[in-house]
Amino acid sequence: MPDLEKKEEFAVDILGEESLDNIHHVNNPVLDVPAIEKNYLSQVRSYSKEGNAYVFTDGKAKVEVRIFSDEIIRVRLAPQGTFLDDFSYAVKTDLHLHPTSFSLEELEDAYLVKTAATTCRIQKDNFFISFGDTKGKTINRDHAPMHWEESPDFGGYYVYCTKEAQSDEAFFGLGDKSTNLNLRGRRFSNWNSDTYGFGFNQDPLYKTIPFYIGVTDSDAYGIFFDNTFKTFFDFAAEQNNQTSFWSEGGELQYYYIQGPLMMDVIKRYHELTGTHYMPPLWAIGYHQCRWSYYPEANVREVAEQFRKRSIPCDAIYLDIDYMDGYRCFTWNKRYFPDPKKMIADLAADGFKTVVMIDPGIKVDEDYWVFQEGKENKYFCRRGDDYFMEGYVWPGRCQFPDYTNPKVREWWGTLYEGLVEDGVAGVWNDMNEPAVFGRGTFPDDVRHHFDGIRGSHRKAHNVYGMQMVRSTYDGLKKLQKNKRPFTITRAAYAGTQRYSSVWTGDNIATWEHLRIGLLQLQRLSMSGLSFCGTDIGGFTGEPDGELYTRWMQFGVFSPFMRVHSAGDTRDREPWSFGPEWEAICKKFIELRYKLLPYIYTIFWRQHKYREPILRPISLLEQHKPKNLLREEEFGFGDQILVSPVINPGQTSKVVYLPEGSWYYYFGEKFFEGGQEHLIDTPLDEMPVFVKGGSVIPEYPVMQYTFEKNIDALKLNIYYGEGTHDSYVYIDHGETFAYEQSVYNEKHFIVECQNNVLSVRQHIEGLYNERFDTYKLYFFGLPAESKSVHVDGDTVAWSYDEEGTPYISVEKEFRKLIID
Ligand code: MIG
Repeated sequence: MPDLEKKEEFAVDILGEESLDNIHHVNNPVLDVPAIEKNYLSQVRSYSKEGNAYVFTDGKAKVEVRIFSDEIIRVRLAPQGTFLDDFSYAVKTDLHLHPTSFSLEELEDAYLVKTAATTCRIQKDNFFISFGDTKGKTINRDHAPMHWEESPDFGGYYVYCTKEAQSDEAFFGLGDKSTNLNLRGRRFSNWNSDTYGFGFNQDPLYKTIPFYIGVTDSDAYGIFFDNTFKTFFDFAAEQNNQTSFWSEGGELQYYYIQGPLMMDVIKRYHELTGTHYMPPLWAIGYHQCRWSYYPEANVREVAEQFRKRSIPCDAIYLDIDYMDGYRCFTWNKRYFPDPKKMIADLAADGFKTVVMIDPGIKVDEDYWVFQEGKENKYFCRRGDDYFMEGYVWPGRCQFPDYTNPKVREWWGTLYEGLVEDGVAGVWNDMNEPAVFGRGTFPDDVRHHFDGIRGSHRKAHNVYGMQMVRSTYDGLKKLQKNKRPFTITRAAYAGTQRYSSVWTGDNIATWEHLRIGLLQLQRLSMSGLSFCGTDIGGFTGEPDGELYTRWMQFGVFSPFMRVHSAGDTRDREPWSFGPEWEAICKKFIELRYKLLPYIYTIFWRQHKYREPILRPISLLEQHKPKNLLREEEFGFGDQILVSPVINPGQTSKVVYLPEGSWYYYFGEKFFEGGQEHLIDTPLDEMPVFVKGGSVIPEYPVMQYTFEKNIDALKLNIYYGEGTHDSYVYIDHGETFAYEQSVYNEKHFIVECQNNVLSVRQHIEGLYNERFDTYKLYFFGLPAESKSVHVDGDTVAWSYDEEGTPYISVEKEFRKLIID
């Protein structure tokens, strides 16, 4: 093994000493081990072209190489020559992908399928498949031909793919795994699981996102293994030079996604699986949750305290106890005698009400939901046709088969009463699905699977996704085209089209704050940008410091919600005493100031497929050291954050990417491309704004749309060079943005020799209520400079604190300060 030393160094860097165990494994190429049960493709015997695909054969076996776009190629294996139905819950049904051109070239030893950007090589004598660019560089190649094994459990196949892992290669993605960002040296499985109080490295968790990104020699590519069965991934763990993925059923079917940037790969993964719709503005405010707030007086009291203490809050959650005996779509009338009135009163005070709905339906002949489900045979059945029963909160339950489109339609209509009561959002829990005692459904449960029937082994990982999909579709109809707000615990790839997610039942420890920091970055890289943790930790007791530091991280979490288990002490922002309350208030207020910036990042995510959280590896993948950084992340394009995740920490080393950076809580300025030691007093945290940025800011409000804004504040930061910033605004509620009813401002800031110019382009049909901008400048000796806007000279104004700003008409095209 020639470069063992290099591998060791690399592995120790990333994984610590224990990784050496893995490296000293004998490097046995799979092929040297006699294949007892496994069947391997062995050589290409013929090929044919079928539309946008080529089919290569080896005896009965067929391999389809389908070109989706210049950068996306899908490979499928049919061991007996019959491909399974081409159906996916993950991939959008309205794909608009096509390659600019493609061709097949036959060489003596291989076939080359070429697009304008990607070359896929199929080696004739061993069926190895590799991918690379058009200049002959190979980026990803098989270590063994695709292989399969007759399933010991059923008539299908276990399917395997083994690729080479380069010695410098790092791996990212896979959704909510509670481990380091770089997945190298680890093995994972995907089987959605209710994992209360999960630990670092515990696997599997609640979600299945079989998509990863490899980065080698600063080139990134992605693999999306679209298989809903229990899947497995090994990232150079058993063999330091191999990466494998396999499944206990279904088809070996994966998409290869070309980079070269991680950002490109993620955007293209979104092209396949979609993005999150624009959430309603209130959904990105601060949310207060608890298991559970009840009775009504308690809910009202919490809401009142927020307003009394002037701590902004947009939503309050009702966990399972609002229901009558945990029957979904009912109210416990003893605790909530008049829910409609309560919700209306809360709404008048600026609070939206979000309620929980679980999949388990109580077996109760007098309960309409059970009756309807039973009559129509909407509940899941076992192999012998008996209904699948299990115990959850309501006691004995049956479970809708959300993989049946009729059931989804029906389930969507069940929200009618809650919507009429004024409920604004829905929280879907326990949808892994979770069953007390036995964990989940038995394997023999049958599912409709949109007509491609199958057992629970096939449907398990999409069950939660299909539940929240039906919730989303139902709400969208019932709420008269308002943008729904949904949140789900279980998910499969593509769930971002229907819902936000949270990371489930974490623990109130500093370690879990760190795990959450890793999980949210990873979810964001894996297509699920609208994600959050239970701030403060679900189970266990945080002290004021942990709670407050977590709240600070929460400001920069796409979804910001405090939640806690029923057996814990109070968890409201004031529960830890006045000092902590003051800091929490300051940071929740910061969230509200940044709302127009955050809303814009959501827009960029929706429209341009940019992930919301961006680990340093994604921002600067060409620097090998950056592939190991995990604490700093980009929050959108212009803000960089490094949350404090240790108790008693008074300073921390923060890496700032290339460029110039302004510390958010003071006047300090830092050069990027290097590390800095940053003070971390309790009421501040390392937050930096990139030089050249335009950051929109709202005044602090107690909830979204509390006040009209008469002038939009824009903070402009001097930074050498040319920089793009965007500000997105709409009315925050309906899908009118799909008809261009929005306002997207593009600012181009150019700075040179202390001269700053700002140009603006505006797109869209929405006209905001305000007429002017208030422009504040950072990093420029402002007052000594003269200002010209579209040819006119403009004077400086001063706000109440005496801070200088410039007031300009919002339609301005060009502004120069020299
Ligand atoms: O068996 O509804 O993750 O957020 O508070 C526990 C009660 C069920 C688990 C969720 C948690 C929620 C809790 N639920």
